[in-house]
Amino acid sequence: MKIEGLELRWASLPLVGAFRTSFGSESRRDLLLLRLVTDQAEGWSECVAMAAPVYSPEYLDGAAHVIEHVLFPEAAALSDPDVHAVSCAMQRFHGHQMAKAALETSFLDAELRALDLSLARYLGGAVDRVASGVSVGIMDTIPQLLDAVAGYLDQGYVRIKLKIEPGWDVEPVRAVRERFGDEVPLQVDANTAYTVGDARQLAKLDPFDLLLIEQPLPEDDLLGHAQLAKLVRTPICLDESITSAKVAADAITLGACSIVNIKPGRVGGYLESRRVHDVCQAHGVPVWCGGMLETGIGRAANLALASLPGFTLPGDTSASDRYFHRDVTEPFTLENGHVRVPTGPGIGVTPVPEILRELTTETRWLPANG
Ligand code: NPQ
Ligand code: MG
Repeated sequence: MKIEGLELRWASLPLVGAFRTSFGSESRRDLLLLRLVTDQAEGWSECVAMAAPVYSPEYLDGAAHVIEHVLFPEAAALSDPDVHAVSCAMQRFHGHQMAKAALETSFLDAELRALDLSLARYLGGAVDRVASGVSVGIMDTIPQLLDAVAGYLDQGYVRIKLKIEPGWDVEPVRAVRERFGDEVPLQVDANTAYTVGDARQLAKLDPFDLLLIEQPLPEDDLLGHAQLAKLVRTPICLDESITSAKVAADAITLGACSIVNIKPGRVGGYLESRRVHDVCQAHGVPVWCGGMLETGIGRAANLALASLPGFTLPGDTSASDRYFHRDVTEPFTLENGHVRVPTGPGIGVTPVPEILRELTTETRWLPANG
């Protein structure tokens, strides 16, 4: 495969409603899309970093910078830039998992399109649709939250995840259980907002029979999660902490989690995501696919990953209309609580040209021999 160049494209999409988490409230999704042009096929990907480094150390313009000046030049200089060679070549640079994931995925998509092979089949996907949950933001009032949850249950989502923070934890969970019953699969996500000292407060969630508590403590605190796991009955699931298959293995061995959320952007791509899945599966640890408010480009690839056999819990692989009035691809829809895994070559989708043109705020072409 001969690389001609890489197009970076910035865009911005309004969210259907503000999405509040313990780290802040977002009303837009700023995007960085990649289009790799080769002599055989084009490869599309989406960088999941946010505009500002409030959730992870990475941010969109920083990711674009390291792709333009460090990662892409390294990849483009390879004599045979297949996706594994690109992935290996990027390893000598520290960090920047979201930028690496975006670049690697553009190569993976181009290569698989050239091979006429879908990402799901390439990764080892076992199903043609995946059960989908929905992530529900922190609200101003309990009635507002109950209205939102009622709407999502009506649409058919098979699992509800409530964002929590100190001051918004036991009451919203109790209210949702009282209104919708004990049968609704329910879990919570704290996005690192607690400390081990909050163990007694978090143990108050135990009676509500939650599937899991996601990332209660800071990302670097594996030991704290292991201690917390002994003080609460609800299973601990890690998100932000799991930055590689190696960390996943450590976290499991340490007893820091019994469930893992896999986000390709956080671990450096789909190849490493599969390794995280494999490590967890070997330990009998269930995994599920997280979400970063991706457009159809990132969502398509996540659905392929979520079709692997170790993904035994519903993911944050919601339909396009959970976040966007209009997606950049044909929208993904919810059918009986499931979203279809794309079957076309590569990630299986491309942006709708007119929509993309309308939303784009800036593009930059990086020639391979630049
Ligand atoms: C999580 N996602 O599991 C994240 C975090 C998150 C679906 O809950 C803009 C862009 C806003 C990315 C808010 C879900 C975001 C974002 C939250 C990611 O922790
Ligand atoms: Mg999370």
